[in-house]
Amino acid sequence: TKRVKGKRISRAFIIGSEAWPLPPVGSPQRPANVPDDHTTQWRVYVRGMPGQPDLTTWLKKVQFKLFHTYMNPLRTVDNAPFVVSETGWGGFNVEIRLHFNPASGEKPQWRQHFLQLERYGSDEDRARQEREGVVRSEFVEWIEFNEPTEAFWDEMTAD
Ligand code: SLL
Repeated sequence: TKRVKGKRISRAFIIGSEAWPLPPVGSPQRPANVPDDHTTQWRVYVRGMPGQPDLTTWLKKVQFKLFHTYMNPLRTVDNAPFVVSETGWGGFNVEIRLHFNPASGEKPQWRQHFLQLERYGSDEDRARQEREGVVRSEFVEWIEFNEPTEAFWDEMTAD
């Protein structure tokens, strides 16, 4: 596969998580089959930046490796939205494996995201998290495709 010399494609994207309280044990609002020691609902996700081209042009699959005590800790998401929703009681590092468009010729890459369940940051941040009822932790990540294949370059520059 022919590569485009001297060219590089960079894309920003977001890795994040959101956490919010579970209704207490015994509450009719509490989802079924949640262990009694779980306090929090959460989701972890990979998504595009607002106003940027669709990330599914380059990102085809995401694997999220959860804490080992979860059932099927390796969660594979084959289509957008790339998100895993779960419940728990504690934060941990989620290992995130990004699988690219095969035309890119790139191997998968790992990222890590700490699943933040507790309120954090400045007093102002914590007050907002309490008001909104959600703890959100998001980071902008970058990916670089160096000397992309011609086929991939064409796909990425089509829009
Ligand atoms: C650690 N922070 O890294 C700790 C552990 C694990 C949290 C956090 C429930 C898991 C399940 C859950 O929230 N675990 O139900 O399997 O050592």
